[in-house]
Amino acid sequence: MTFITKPRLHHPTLHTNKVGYTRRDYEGRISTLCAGCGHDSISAAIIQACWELDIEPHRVAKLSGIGCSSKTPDYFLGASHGFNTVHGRMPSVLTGANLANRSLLYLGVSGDGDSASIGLGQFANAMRRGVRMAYIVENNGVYGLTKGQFSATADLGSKSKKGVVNSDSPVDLVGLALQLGATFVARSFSGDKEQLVPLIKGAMAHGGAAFIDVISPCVTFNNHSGSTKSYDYVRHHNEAVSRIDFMTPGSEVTATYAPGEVVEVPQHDGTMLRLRKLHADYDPTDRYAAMNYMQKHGERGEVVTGLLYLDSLATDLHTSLNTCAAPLNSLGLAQLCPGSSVLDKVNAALR
Ligand SMILES: Cc1ncc(C[n+]2csc(CCOP(=O)(O)OP(=O)(O)O)c2C)c(N)n1
Ligand code: SF4
Ligand SMILES: [Mg+2]
Repeated sequence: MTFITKPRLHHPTLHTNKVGYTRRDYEGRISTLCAGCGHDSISAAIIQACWELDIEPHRVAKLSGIGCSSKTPDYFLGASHGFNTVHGRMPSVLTGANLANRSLLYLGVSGDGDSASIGLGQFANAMRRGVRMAYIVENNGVYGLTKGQFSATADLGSKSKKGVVNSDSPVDLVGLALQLGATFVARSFSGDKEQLVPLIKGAMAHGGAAFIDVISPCVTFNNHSGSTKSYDYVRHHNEAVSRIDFMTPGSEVTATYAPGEVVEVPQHDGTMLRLRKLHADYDPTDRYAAMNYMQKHGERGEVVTGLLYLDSLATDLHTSLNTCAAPLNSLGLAQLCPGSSVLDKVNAALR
């Protein structure tokens, strides 16, 4: 059996959000992942974030590659558009869908094998082009689906379940995203829903390429001592630089903070990210300082989490290509096909 359908019945008094949906309306099929897999917690965080954002499920397109992580879109947003692509190819399929229909919100779900091994080139090009999407990598340091081989994000010197020592240097997707020009870069932990949910909300509301690396332990193949992607390791080495609250226009501010403790960063769509600084010297608006900080702290074995970098004036691929404002499926034949005389002119200009 590859999936289990959930019973449709639910309690009539379940709370609805502003667009009239209950949290259940954002769920998918019953997960078939191993009990305790970090990926299931990320699915729960996505469900929570989309429900709280009052997004109508049909406005979301969820795309993934291949892997346990890439199976997860089946377990959330059952009424959204979905495309389970080929291993490592989610970013290019998502780019095409986004260019054709810019009115949807794009959620790319991938694994560390999917994005840092076979799909590294695809990941890099989606980031550098500024494809508007929330790109989530469920990072467990192994190829879970194919039984636990080291992936490209496994740390040098970390051990497999059978005690084999990894002799390769890791690919740091956060470092790459920063270097390639992503305008929202975060790292989180599947075991920290309080941190993860607002990060997903911020990424979904962001106006450009938003990337979240979520350390997501594989309980079957990579949760032993000697692993740097286990629940214990991440709990002991987690260094959160900030906590964010996601605020929509008119949200009530309930907490009070000491001066200098909070930075408010408005996003292009009117939402606001309120950053509570946990490390006074960390500036999430300085890309180069963020790269430096990550490098230094990573070398000490720390897992730095939180919103690491944000460019609130982000633009996306549609802006740089100057594409038309309307989704292609809303255009008529006359606009989609301007006729042979226009084509002749284009061809003549290329001669
Ligand atoms: C082109 C291609 N090569 C290899 C595979 C075999 N394969 C399937 S999933 C996978 C790795 C998945 O690892 P990851 O993306 O980290 O996901 P996880 O299962 O750990 O969540 C591999 C190598 C494949 N399906 N297609
Ligand atoms: S093999 Fe690992 S990654 Fe895959 S479902 Fe099981 S615990 Fe999760
Ligand atoms: Mg993996």
